[in-house]
Parts: sequence; structure tokens; C-alpha cells
Amino acid sequence: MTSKTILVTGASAGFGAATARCFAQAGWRVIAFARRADRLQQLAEEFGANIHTAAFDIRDEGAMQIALDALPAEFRAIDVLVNNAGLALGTAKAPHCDLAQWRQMIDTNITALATLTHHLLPTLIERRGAIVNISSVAGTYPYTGGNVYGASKAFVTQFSLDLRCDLHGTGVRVTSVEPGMAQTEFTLVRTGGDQAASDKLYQGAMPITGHDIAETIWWLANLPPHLNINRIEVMPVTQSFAGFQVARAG
Ligand code: NDP
Ligand code: 8X3
Repeated sequence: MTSKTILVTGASAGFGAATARCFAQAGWRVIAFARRADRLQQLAEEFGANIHTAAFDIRDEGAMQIALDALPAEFRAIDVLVNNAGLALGTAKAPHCDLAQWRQMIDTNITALATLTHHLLPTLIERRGAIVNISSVAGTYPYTGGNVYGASKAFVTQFSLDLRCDLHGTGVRVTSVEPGMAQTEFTLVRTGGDQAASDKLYQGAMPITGHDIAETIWWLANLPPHLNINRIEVMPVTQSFAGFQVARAG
């Protein structure tokens, strides 16, 4: 058992739900944020007093502030912030993309992440805590149809490294976790609910699981305090890199 507290955004599914379960099972106090209240309620019923949940849209700064203000006293000393809530929308090439989807990705993956981090920095500095930002291989390796999603994750990776600079000497750790293909609700969301497309992508590929990433975050959070993993890139063995493309004349 520990007296430590972790805040996980996007705790209703995928990496976030697995991470909330992993830490709650180990006796951490877990703050779980997401929009879907029913999913969060399941977590609350599983873990009782170890879990505090708040259902709101992370893009809504007012709702975020209300959720933070409403934290019970025993959940206020946050040691680890996992900025996980995020999404990709669409797979089309840039000229065919929906601008509203681009905005939603920017607002969620970038603006909300930076806003929550800003709100929690004083606590994390006081606690000599840790920030784990869920980026992606898409932030490093461009692919067709990645456009704003990939760019939003490049922000997350670079923001993590820049936070390391600004938090120099505070004892606060910052890590950018950069997974490759993982089977969660990610593709269902990206394709607007196309279960067949999601199944097809993961079929036979032995993708990363939510549990794999939860265990990575567990390892990061429990490292000796003198160590910082700056970036960690995780891929399934079955996934690697494609080459450049060339458009030829004629
Ligand atoms: P899921 O779709 O399974 O989970 C996404 C989580 O983000 C959900 O809990 C969802 O909760 C939450 N979320 C999305 N939008 C909002 C919002 N506006 N407000 C609050 N919560 C929100 O996908 P993953 O677990 O795969 O994704 C988690 C993170 O990992 C994302 O940042 C994603 O980009 C990243 N990632 C995923 C990879 C993959 O292949 N799966 C690989 C690399 C990175 P709710 O809908 O209830 O609000
Ligand atoms: C999710 C991984 O390769 O689908 O960030 O963009 S990928």
C-alpha cells in the first residue's frame, strides 16, 4: 500500500482505464477523468474509496477547474499526472479533412493537455512529482493521413522535453510515452465507429494492449527518484517503418 495519488485523464477506456486499474489495484489513490460517466462509475464501484471520478469534457476549461476544485482533501496531493486523454479523427489526406475534426484534435490533444498541466504544476512541484504525457510514434514518423494527429503528438513530445528544461532543479520528472499500434477504442473513434475497420487493423498483428502501457507507466512512476526517462517509444514487434514516397513526372 502507498499514500500516493495519480490523476489519469481519459480513464474511461484503453490506456487510461488500464492505468487507473493498475494503480488502484496497487493501492494508489486514483483520480479518473473522462466524459463517459457510466465507465467511470464502473471504476468507482470496482475500487471504492481509492478512486475519485469526474466526468467532463477536458476541452472545457471551466469544467476542468470545477473538477479540480471539487477534489476531496485526500486526493489533492497529486504525485503523478498522466495526460492520456486524446484522439485521432479521420484518416483522409489533408485536402480532404474536416476542419472541425482538426480543431477537436488540437483542442483535446494539445490545448487541454497544456491547460491541465499548467493548473497542476504548483502541486507537482511541491510533491516533487511526475508528469507522463501520452504522445505517439505518429509524432515522430509521418504517415499519410496522420496530418494534424501526428502534429499534435509532436507537440506533446516536444512539450514534454521543454517541460524538463523549465522544471530543472525541481525534482519533477517528465516523460513522453510514444506508443505505436495499440488495440483500444482508438480506431473505433478515428473511423467514426467502424468496428470492421478496427478489427481488420488489429487482426493478426498482436498489437500493444492497454495493460502493456499501464505497466510502462507503472514502471515510470516507480523508478528511483534520481532517474528520468525522457522519451520511451514502444511498438509491437509486428510493426515497423515504411519508406519514403516519390511522385514521378510523366
Ligand atoms: P481510447 O479511445 O480507448 O481512449 C481515449 C480516452 O480519451 C477515453 O477515455 C476518452 O474518454 C478520452 N477522451 C477523448 N476525448 C476526450 C475529451 N474531449 N474529454 C475527456 N476525455 C476525452 O484510445 P487510447 O487508449 O488508445 O488513447 C489514449 C491516448 O493514447 C491518446 O492520447 C492516443 O492518442 C494515444 N495513443 C494511442 C495509440 C493507439 O494506437 N491506440 C498509440 C499511441 C498513442 P471519453 O470518450 O469517455 O471522454
Ligand atoms: C496512434 C498510433 O500509428 O495509429 O498514435 O498513429 S498510429
